[in-house]
Amino acid sequence: MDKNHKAGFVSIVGKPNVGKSTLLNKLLGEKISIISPKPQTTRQQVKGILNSENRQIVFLDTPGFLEARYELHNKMLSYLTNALKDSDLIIFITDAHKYPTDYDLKICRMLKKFSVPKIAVLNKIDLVDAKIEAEKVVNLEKLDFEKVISFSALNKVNFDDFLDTLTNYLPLSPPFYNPDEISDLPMRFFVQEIIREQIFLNFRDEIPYSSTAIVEEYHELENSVKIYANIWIERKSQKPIILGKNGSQIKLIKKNAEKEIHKILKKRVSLQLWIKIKPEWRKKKNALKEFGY
Ligand SMILES: Nc1nc2c(ncn2[C@@H]2O[C@H](COP(=O)(O)OP(=O)(O)OP(=O)(O)O)[C@@H](O)[C@H]2O)c(=O)[nH]1
Ligand SMILES: [Mg+2]
Repeated sequence: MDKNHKAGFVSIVGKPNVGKSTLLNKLLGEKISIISPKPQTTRQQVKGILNSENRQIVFLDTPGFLEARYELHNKMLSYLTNALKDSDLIIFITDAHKYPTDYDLKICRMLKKFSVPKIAVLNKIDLVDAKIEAEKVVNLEKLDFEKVISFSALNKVNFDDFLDTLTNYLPLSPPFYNPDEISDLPMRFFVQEIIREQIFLNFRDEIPYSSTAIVEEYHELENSVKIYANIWIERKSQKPIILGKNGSQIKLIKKNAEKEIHKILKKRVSLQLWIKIKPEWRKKKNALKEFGY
C-alpha cells in the first residue's frame, strides 16, 4: 500500500432538507441515499465510500438535526451523534435560501463539542442572488469553520477541488473498506429505502412519516430478483390512501421502485408489496428495533 494513502470518515450534517443526501450522491456519482423535497427523508446513517488510488473517503450521510418528538426521532439523533463521534472531518451544510435558522445555529453550537476540523457548505445558491450568497458566506466565516464553500449541489459542480480540500484534513491511513465497495450496506437496505423514497415522493401530510418498509424475502437469481416487502403504517385509515383507487397508488410505488432497483442490479425485478398496520410504531422501542432503527 502507498505510504501516502489517506483514509478517513467525513460526516455530512445539517438540518432536514438542506441537501445532505443530494451532496453525498453527487460526490459519489451514484445514488446511495434517498432524496425527497420533504424534510426528515433520511432516517439512518448512510455510508458512501469514495475510492481512488491515494485516498478513501468514507462519507456518512445523517438524518437532519431536529427536536425529538418521537422515539424514532431519538433514534435518528443517535445516528447523527454516532456519525459525529467517528468523524475525522465534519461537513456542516446549510440552505442559502434559509440560513441562518434557529436549527442551523443550534447545530453549530452542538458541533463545538467535536474537536475535529469542520467545513461549512452553503448549498442551494441557485435560489439566491450573488449579494445574498456573499453575505451568508461572510456570516458563516465568523463561526468555527476551517473553510466556507458555496455551491449548488443540484447543478454541475466540479467537485475535484472540494474533494482535495477534504482530503487535506484526513490522516495517512490504509483504506478501511474494500476499495471496490461503494457502501457496506446490504441490498435489502437499499430496497427498503427506495420504497420509502417513493412514499415520500407520492404522498402528503403524515403518510411518509408514519410509513416504513421492511423486506421480508429477497431472492436473487442470475437474471432476476424477487422481493417481498411490507409497508408498515400507523392507522387503518391510511391503508386506502396508500392503495389508491383500484390500487393505483401502490401499483405506482411498485413500478417506480422496481425501476430504481433495476438501475442498481441490472436484473429483472419483481417486487410484491403488502400493507401492514402497527399503531404508533414511531413511539415504540420494540417496534423500532424490529424495523431496524
Ligand atoms: N434548488 C436546489 N435544491 C436542492 C439543492 N440541493 C438539494 N436540493 C433539493 O432539496 C431537497 C432536499 O434534498 P435532500 O438531499 O433530500 O436533503 P437532506 O438534507 O438529505 O434532507 P433530510 O434527509 O430530510 O435531512 C430535494 O428536493 C433536493 O432536490 C440545490 O443545490 N439547489
Ligand atoms: Mg437526507
